[in-house]
Amino acid sequence: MARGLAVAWAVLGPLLWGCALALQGGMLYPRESPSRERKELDGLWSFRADFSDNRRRGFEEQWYRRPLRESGPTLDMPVPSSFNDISQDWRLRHFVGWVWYEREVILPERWTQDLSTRVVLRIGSAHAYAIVWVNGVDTLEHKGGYLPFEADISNLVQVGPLSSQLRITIAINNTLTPTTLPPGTIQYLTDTSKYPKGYFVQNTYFDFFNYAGLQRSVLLYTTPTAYIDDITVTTSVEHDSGLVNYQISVKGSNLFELEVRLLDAENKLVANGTGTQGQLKVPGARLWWPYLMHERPAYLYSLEVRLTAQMSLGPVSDFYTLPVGIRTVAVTESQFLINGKPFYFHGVNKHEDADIRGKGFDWPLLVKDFNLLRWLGANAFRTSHYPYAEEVLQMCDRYGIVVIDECPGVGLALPQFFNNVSLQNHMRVMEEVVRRDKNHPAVVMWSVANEPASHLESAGYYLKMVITHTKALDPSRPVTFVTNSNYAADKGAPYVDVICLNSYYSWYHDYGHLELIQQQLTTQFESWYKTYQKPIIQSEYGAETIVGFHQDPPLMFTEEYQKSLLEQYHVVLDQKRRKYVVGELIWNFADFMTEQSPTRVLGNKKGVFTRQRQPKSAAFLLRERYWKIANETRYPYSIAKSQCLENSPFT
Ligand code: BDP
Repeated sequence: MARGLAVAWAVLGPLLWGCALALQGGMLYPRESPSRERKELDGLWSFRADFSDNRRRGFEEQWYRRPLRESGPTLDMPVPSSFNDISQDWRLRHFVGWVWYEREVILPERWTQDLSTRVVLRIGSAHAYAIVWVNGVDTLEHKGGYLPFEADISNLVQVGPLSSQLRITIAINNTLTPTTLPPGTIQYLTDTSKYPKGYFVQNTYFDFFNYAGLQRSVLLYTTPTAYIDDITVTTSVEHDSGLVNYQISVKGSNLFELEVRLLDAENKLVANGTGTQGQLKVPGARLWWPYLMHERPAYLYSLEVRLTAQMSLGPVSDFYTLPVGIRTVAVTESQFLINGKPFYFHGVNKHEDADIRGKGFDWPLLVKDFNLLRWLGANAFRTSHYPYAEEVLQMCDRYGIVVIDECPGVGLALPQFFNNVSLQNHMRVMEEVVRRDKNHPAVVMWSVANEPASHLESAGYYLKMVITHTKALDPSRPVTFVTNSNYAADKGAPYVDVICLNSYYSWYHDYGHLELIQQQLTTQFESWYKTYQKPIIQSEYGAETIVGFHQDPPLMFTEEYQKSLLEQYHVVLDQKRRKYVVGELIWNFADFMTEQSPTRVLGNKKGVFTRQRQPKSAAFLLRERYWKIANETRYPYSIAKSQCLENSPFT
């Protein structure tokens, strides 16, 4: 029996999560351990887009039954990457419908012979709907991009002498409909004088290119047949002690013991426990502090979990190690508190976007972006407008970059998108986001949507439901959505903990009139605060800027205009940040690709860095500002320098 139930639920209840996830099973990041192996399937896959009129030829001809190359011509497609910008075939860039990926794999013999091993296929993300076959057998389906999904494929690989050869086929459909997240519509253009028969376009209601494909890693990993399925950690602080509350779910056995050890960064044991739930007390705990807020940012402990289960074939052990940062998050009427101290978000919005790889995960890009964030003195970002790869959040945990974790609730622009089917789907997506990201200390708030049509009554109900659900999933973090509605009209704002506002004064309104920004921004902040008495984050502001365009006095699209616009915003932000404004996130960290339109020149150019990660003039302005704010707000104030101050203009 599970041991160590010493601490009763009655005591732990308030500390642990109020409501279990409705999803079955956990989604722990696949880590190697003495009991777990990983085999990455990144590299070249075979690829074929189904260009047939109804896009269903692949299903009609059952392309998954045989090697894909036998169905017709295939391309080499790198994984991870978006498929859109890789080939020279323009049709692929704009393709809407089913694309097919396939990869053949040889498994280690032990994986196929050892019946106490469980083999799992895990797909980091497949945008937007995926069906997976293993050796032609329908194995897994998943709705929604940007989030991982997996299947136990042991039954398929532990079947006989030839089983070490595996063929994985994945069909992915990037079509966005009124009930997907993000939503979209397919429009058939029927005027035969203008369009060929059957002509249709995908309409989206967001401002980034709908890159698709296997954009994150695909991998196989093993666990024993009795295994640690999920771990949930929350932390709090009592005097100088850190409290680590854990809850562990085990699958594959009812007869097991769990040992839990918390190690510090030098691998010294600081606390231990047993059983599926408990609380570890760490006297003199080192806290997880955001970057630049403290001389020792982002301190991480390791929670080592060891499972020993009695199985018919003998005892089985499973090990999993989870990084844990001890920190608290709270919101008052006018402050966002981390570890009880006021925290000011001085950061960016990002996109997972660069060059020909589209949104494909890329280590050099990841490290470059974090170097730039630290250079900039940014302490936070929002995952606009979808959850980023898990490796990104791991970097945030390590570097102390605070995250507002946003789900793909973007483009909820039309009244018909607020329906019950979409609502159920949105709530399920939030379950998947929380399940995946709940243990990251860097994640301090959930964002359930960006710029929904929140002036609509139906949107008010919808947002209330999604926010309430998210709070039930995770009572330990505040919840928000990002609005661009008017304070008097917004029907969702009553339910958020922090008001997040996007505004583009002197860009989309009164363009060219930089002199109006201060008045309009002041009115914005004061009317929202008067109505809600909640802390406010300026979650977007910015200006389109083509690198190398110069004009003084400033004109739109020049580097001077971007700088001047930012400066005008900063005057008001400086007045209000001493009151109730708790953050500013520039739109955007870097230029990014969008659909083509007369208002976009090779994408959105509001980055302070180019898409190639080179600074525009505004980057230097922002850098000076962020380091200045960091110097003013760090805690304790006597502490002089963080690890990166040598890069700062204030050394
Ligand atoms: C905001 C959106 C963001 C856009 C930005 C812009 O939230 O996705 O890219 O405007 O227009 O409204 O640059």
